[in-house]
Amino acid sequence: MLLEALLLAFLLGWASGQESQHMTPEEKTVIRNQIVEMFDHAYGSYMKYAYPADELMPLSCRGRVRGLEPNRGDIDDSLGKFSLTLIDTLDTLVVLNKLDEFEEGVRKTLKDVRLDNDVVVSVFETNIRVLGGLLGAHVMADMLRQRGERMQWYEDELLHMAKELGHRLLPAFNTTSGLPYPRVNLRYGVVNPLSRTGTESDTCTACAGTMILEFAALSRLSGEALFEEHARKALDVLWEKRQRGSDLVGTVINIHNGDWVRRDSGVGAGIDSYYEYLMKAYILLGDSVFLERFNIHYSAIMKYISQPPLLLNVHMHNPTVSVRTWMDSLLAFFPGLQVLRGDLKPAIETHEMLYQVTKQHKFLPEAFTTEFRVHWGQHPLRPEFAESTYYLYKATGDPYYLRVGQSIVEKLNAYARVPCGFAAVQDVRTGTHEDRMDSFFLAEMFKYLYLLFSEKSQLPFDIDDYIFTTEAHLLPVSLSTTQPPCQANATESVSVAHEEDLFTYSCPSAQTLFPNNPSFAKTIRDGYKYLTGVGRAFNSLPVREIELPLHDDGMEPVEFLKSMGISLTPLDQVALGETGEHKGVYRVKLVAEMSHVPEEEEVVPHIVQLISPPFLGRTVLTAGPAKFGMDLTKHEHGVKGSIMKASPYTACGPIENAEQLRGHIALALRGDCMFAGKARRLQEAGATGIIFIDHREGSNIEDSPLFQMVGDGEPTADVTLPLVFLFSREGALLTAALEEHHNVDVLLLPKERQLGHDKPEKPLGMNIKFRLAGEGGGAKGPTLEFVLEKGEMLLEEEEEEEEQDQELVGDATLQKNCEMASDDDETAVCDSSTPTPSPDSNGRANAHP
Ligand code: DMJ
Repeated sequence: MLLEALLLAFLLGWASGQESQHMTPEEKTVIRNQIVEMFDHAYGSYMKYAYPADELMPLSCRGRVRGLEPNRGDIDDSLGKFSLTLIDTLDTLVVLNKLDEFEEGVRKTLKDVRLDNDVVVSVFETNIRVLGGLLGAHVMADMLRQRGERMQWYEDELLHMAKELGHRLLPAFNTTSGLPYPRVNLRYGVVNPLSRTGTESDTCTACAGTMILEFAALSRLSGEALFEEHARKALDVLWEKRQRGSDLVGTVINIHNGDWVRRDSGVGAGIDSYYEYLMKAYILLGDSVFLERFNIHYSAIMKYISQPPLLLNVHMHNPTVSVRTWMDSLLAFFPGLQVLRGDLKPAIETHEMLYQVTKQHKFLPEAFTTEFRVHWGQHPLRPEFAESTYYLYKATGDPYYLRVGQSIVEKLNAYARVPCGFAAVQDVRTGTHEDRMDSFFLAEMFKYLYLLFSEKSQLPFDIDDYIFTTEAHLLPVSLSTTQPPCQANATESVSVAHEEDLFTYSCPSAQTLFPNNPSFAKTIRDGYKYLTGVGRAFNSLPVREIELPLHDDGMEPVEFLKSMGISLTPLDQVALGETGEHKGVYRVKLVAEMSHVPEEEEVVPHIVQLISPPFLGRTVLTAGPAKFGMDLTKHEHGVKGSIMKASPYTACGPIENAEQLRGHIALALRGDCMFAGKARRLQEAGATGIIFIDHREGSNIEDSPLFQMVGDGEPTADVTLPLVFLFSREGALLTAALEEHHNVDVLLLPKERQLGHDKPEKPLGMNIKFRLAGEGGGAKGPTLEFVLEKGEMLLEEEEEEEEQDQELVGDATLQKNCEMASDDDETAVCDSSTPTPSPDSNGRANAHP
């Protein structure tokens, strides 16, 4: 035992030593070449199998063309039939010194890409990926042209395309508030009756607040002021609408009246790049108003959301309350932003936490709990963790971050590489793949990885002359000295007092901050080394500080919490009004650990059983339950109803077929907005239940672990409908049944109550004995009789119950097994101890078509 422990300690020490080990230039070159080879595989596959389609489908080895593949919901809004992946990749080609390929890519773009397609696209995605891609490529083309060696034929065509696209996005800003619509039709804009958009009332904060870099660059490069003006206006509205008490913003906002639709506030999905763009707008445009706003938000984030190493969403109006016990993977960009801000300590802490999560699950799952367990296992090859790793290496020079980068490279090759490119991971727990390779994989992942392993001198230009957009497109910082075309659009300055610190007015930089202290980052990381339990027994989470409102007698909230079973220890008494400044706040240390979420929280499998003719209960689709809405386990007979598709199918906008839907169980596509929002709209429309169908093409119960749907962070007690979830293959069976039979009745209930299978069958415990009836017993001589006798294998405590069961179901089960066997095999023998098939232990069950 002792020996084993020593060996383990040695191995752990050795492994961690390896991570901080210096990396030789030769080793870096090997890894850099490996990254180039991987890029060639990914980009080459796109060009070979997919171009001019928007994206590569790496499992089918073909292009994804919108309208020709099953609709995946909101993620398809990035696809505008404009060769998305090519445009998103152009400036990566220059960074990787693939100048021939860049020149060829630009020529292809100019020849093949049209921007006037009758397609509804996401304004946010089109801005960051396509407008940003065109601008980044123009800036690179211009730089190469000016050097006089290449691109001499180039006459700003990419900039002209960018301008055309900018004009096609502008109709989205035609709202009373100035916040943009989330979608626009590239040909028909928003209000045109042919546009098929314009009914939306909400957008996400990041969607409205991530325009300024591209739009301002477009204005300054093209001389047309309009773009920068619109983007500034949208930022002004978000700033105005911040919660004045907390200085936080919500996740979703009404584009017409500016009211918050979702008030949860974090730094990940829905908000992330709004904060990023405030900081970077200051760097790119030199306008200090953006830095002032960023600093105020940043103080609020550090006060309420950051609980190092965690970043947890809070309610913007009540920010001392965390509204989630999980984090999403998009927040992995935040340590990189903290580096730009010069706030290295929390950046190192959060990054280390993220690294531990990737060690445990290979990749960052889309969402993971505060205890670092998988909450949502998908990983679409997102680049945010690589991005932060790059920034931290630049700021610290610590080779540890090269080792982190190396592990990203190795895992991509080992677990995401397929013959036709790299495939997204459908679930990090199973390692299954999805038929998608998003364009950001080429735009961002390879840029950050290649830069991480490159010396400045190895790059074809000075990378520090540029700033990365949120999609890692390159814009020159020299734009800050270019005056905006219209002077009148200066954004008003901030009049809110805020705390200042060392970095408040510092100039953002990712240059090495502590060149003389190489172990600076290590000393911070060491405290978080075994956070996820990988490599050492799991330790409890660090204690967390909260602030409680204080009544005059001081102890009231503490006593109140104690009465709820939460133990509190005063940290200090300083805040008890001694300074006057903090009066009303009592700082305490929450000793109680955060809620323990079991590793894989048990999901009770549910079913959708088709009961009307011709199905008559034989078609049973395994479904996931929801953590909110009606609890079907408490309804003995489940909920029955005939099904009807919602319109819009995603149920993210006003329900257009409420009249037909009333009294029916609605079918709604996953995606575009939260389950809870869909449920509320359909409930209001009069639906009696909802079956959500996954939008991830090909997903099915065999390959995907069942999960339960969760609410949106807001209270969901108002949702009283039963809600179940089907993966897309099972959902397709249901929609096909509806198309064929028009009237399909289903039953929603927990699987264990499946009609016709009241109880999971156990061996009947009946022995069949054969005996020859006595000779001469009949005119035809001896006959064979069989006799059923109770067997001996029953457990004592089950015996009584089982006896009753036998009386009730014994014959029927026996007969059923016989029938099943005899369908295939006329000579089959009836075996009375064969149990009827029941769900397997993990709840995955057969979808009987
Ligand atoms: C990218 O398109 C951008 O980084 C965006 O800001 C959010 N995330 C995706 C990649 O994960």
